Amino acid sequence: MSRHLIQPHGGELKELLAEGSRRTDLREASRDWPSWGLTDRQTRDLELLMNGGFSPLGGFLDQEDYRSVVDGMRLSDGTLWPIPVTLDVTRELAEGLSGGQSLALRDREGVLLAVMTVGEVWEPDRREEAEKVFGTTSLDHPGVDHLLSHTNPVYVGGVVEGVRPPVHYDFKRDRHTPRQLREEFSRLGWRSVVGFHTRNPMHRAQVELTLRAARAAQANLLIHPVVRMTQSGDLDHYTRVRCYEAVLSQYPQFTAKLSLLDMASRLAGPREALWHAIIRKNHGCTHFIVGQDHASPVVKPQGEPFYGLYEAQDLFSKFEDELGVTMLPFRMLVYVKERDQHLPVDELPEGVTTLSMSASDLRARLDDGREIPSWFTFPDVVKELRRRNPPRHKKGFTVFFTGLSGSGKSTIANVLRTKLLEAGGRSVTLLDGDIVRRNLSSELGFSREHRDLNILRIGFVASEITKGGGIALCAPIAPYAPVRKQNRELVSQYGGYVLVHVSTPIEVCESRDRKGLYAKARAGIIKDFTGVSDPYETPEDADVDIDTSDITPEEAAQQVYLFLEKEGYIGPASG
Ligand code: PPS
Repeated sequence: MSRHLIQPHGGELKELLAEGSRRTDLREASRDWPSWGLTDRQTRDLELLMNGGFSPLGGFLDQEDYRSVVDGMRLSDGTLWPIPVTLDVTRELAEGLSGGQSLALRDREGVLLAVMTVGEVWEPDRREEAEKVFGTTSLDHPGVDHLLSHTNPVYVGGVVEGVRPPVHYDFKRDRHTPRQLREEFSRLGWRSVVGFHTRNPMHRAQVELTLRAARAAQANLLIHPVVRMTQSGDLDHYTRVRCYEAVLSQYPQFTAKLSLLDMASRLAGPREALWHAIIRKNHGCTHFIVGQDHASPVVKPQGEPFYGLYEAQDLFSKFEDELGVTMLPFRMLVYVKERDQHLPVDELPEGVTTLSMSASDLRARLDDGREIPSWFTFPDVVKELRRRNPPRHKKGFTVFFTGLSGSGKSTIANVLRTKLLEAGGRSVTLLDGDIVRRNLSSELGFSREHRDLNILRIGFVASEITKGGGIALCAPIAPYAPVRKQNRELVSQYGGYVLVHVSTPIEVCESRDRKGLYAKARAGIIKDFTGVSDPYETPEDADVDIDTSDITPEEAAQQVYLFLEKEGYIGPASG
């Protein structure tokens, strides 16, 4: 069932893919077995189990191995293994499972990827797991948040037989199994290979760091970035991979290779660093670069870091011999102007001028289209980053008006629409309350549930327009704060989001009463009318506040236009 491949520096590779005829038998038989639809994370884990990236594991951990890994970073036979690789399922499925039974593991489309022979089924103490593996139970840690808030309550352990590896359609040229990489290294005559793990784009500092590491070890370099399942907020992997491909030409010929690692990071800091090294060893690496803060989550502003800067290096050095992978520890690199070179902070000559650029500084420069200096990164990387993150005046955005009926939302939105069309360059879509209720939400009424659904639909459409580089102007009442916030978060992933509170007081709205609705609401003919018999939650996060009692629609629209200009969303007339 499993095939082994001994390499001078790779260790034994345990692949779990069944032989051809066995795979056909398993497919047939699985029709009568219980099935589990794998989550994204489980699919990533399963792929590495099947292709040997997780050697020596033969399946998802059983209870004894799990306990031993959580408590002491070892499998029950003593092998070093720092991170629990477990299959979490619902109680509903678990109730029907017993030892020795076969469980079909399927992808989202129901395709059979593997079969597990169920060993044990148990409910773990996930808080204890978080405390021991991550060193914290704080939900601000994305790995802990996943474990405590998004993991099913029951674990199933058991050996796995692979039937079909998950298929990847993106960047096929840069994807390799551990076996393929080992064979490639043998073919190229690469006896020593330094593995470099990253989840960020590579700039000059990272290229210099990897070059230094490879030279120090007199070895070749495997750039082995993790794709897809990283921390939310990280740059999407499509852009990153194009950036990696762009920096490859910076390395001496025939000494560096790029390969993508589709693994589900836990961001468990020091423990994760050991895990990374084991996985890289399985992929044929002899050395591994451990930087500062290795595999740690990005901390929220004002938040405390979860791990010490060099904690991963300290832990690694304790296990280096046992791991059989040589650590190449690195301090942060900064640019030294006089030398036109990046140097580690602990090797700086006296009195030199150093330059560095933070992630937020880089983002700000991309947002307003300012120059990104060549000491920081390479022109081809800048080109990719700009394609992904054009300056704000070329990006899509949403203006979300909220306010009472008759406050003037639609009128201002209409005037603004005309101005933006006159300025040109982007499509403008008006999602007025009435238009939406006619075209998107015709079946909805005015209960809180229906209003929230209506606003979420508007938010979804606005986010798609924003993603496509257009402008969405939304003008519903949107009386409830939580769903307005949800929309802000959704749209902000793709472009600008501006909340305009049209705060015209109810007396003024009522005195206008163009549609005669207030009169009907007061008479009890219309029920649940916002401001009269239904609540309106005043926004505390409005970017612009406009009371239309004493200003014209043109003046109101100009106020919003000027705000958009100040924020960089309106470009110069010259284009
Ligand atoms: S919401 O709360 O955001 O989903 O409302 P919205 O989609 O903007 O719809 C508001 C328009 O519907 C008319 N209308 C009512 N409004 C509030 N409460 C009740 N019960 C109600 N019944 C009908 C009203 O004309 C609103 O339009 P505008 O343009 O705001 O005056």
